[in-house]
Amino acid sequence: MKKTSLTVKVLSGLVLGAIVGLLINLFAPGAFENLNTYLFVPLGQIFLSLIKMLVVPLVLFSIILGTTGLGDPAKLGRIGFKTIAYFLVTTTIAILIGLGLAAVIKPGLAGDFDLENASFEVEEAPAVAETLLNIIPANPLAAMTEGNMLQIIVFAVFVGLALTALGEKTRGVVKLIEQGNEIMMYLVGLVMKFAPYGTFGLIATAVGSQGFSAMKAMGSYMVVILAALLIHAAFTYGGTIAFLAKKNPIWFFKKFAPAMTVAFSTSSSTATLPVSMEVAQRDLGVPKPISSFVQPLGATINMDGTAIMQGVATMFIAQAYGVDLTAIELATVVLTAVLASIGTAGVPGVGLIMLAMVLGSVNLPVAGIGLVIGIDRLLDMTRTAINISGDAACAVYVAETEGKRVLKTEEVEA
Ligand code: DAS
Repeated sequence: MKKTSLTVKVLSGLVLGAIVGLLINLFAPGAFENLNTYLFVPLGQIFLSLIKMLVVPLVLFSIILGTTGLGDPAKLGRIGFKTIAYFLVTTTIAILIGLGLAAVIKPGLAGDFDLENASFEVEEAPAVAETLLNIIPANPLAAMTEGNMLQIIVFAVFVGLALTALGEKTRGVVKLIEQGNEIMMYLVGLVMKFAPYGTFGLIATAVGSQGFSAMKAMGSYMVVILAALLIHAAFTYGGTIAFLAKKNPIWFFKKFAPAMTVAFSTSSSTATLPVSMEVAQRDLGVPKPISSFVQPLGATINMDGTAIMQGVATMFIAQAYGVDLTAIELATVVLTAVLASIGTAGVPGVGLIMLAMVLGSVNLPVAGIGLVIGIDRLLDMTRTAINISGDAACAVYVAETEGKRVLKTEEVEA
């Protein structure tokens, strides 16, 4: 019997979860509570924990191998520069698309919003400068236990550079790490067999508990965000694949779909990393050293989907409160959102914490987030899928412009 592809299986879990969640919540809200507590949430949490379990060891091993695989530090520097430059440019484009679309469609004027009762507790948003300062892990083990992705990445790059410099003396350690990486990638495949059930549970909970009410009230806001995400994916990532990587964009999105569905279901770029890296290496032909370097970094500092939400939400809240942002204030929003996306890891809901920072930078009431929080859980799913697509598009672009030389290194090693 023909093997059903992972995409079809995960998508089926996703669609089924949405239908079941909505229908049960609509016609039997009481039953929904029980089913949610004893079935949907456990299924989703098991899946989420299983893939999160793999993230730290996989990122550690793969970045160490990625760094050694790139060979000389000059190549690492060139790839690092290309990657970070791509991230900054695409995130800037993303927020400009969000701001532009919201300025034209004016979702904040679409309805009378209850401003009096709007409220939002500002959580401790990490200051960008502080985050950038402490990316050097004073205690690498603590970085791993806390899942501090930027610190893990920096530590792994240092270890990779040391292994490259020590050459034959530490060949055994490289072999051990290669085997560790193989184990983690095997476990990714194993965990993904549970994906259809996990995505079913995650979506049934998310869509069921939100229901139609949030979608109706926030219709115009939601439509503007979804339109901006689609425009960004089609033009920025489609353009990257077509003109920078000289490949077919349809091929890219089709091959990367399984990772996008996991990102959509989990709303976490970091948790999706094991899948997005496996798909990029196996189906998009990105050499392991490049995938292992670009994607973990991107899952942490590159969030174009989130930047789009921030652009639209900022305009929406300004419009709802009757505030006209000046050009300088809009430029401040762009800069703050780009910097803020560097400062926080890819976990569910982080976009709202960063939004508080962006609103604060132009003195907009942070309470305005209370207007958009209702629909945010669902929008988080869509923007996380875009976030990781940007990382993969960057990996394909870097691979195509460096790939030949990187592949040579691997051939030499083989
Ligand atoms: N959920 C975040 C991520 O994992 C994005 C966000 O919160 O905006 O990328």
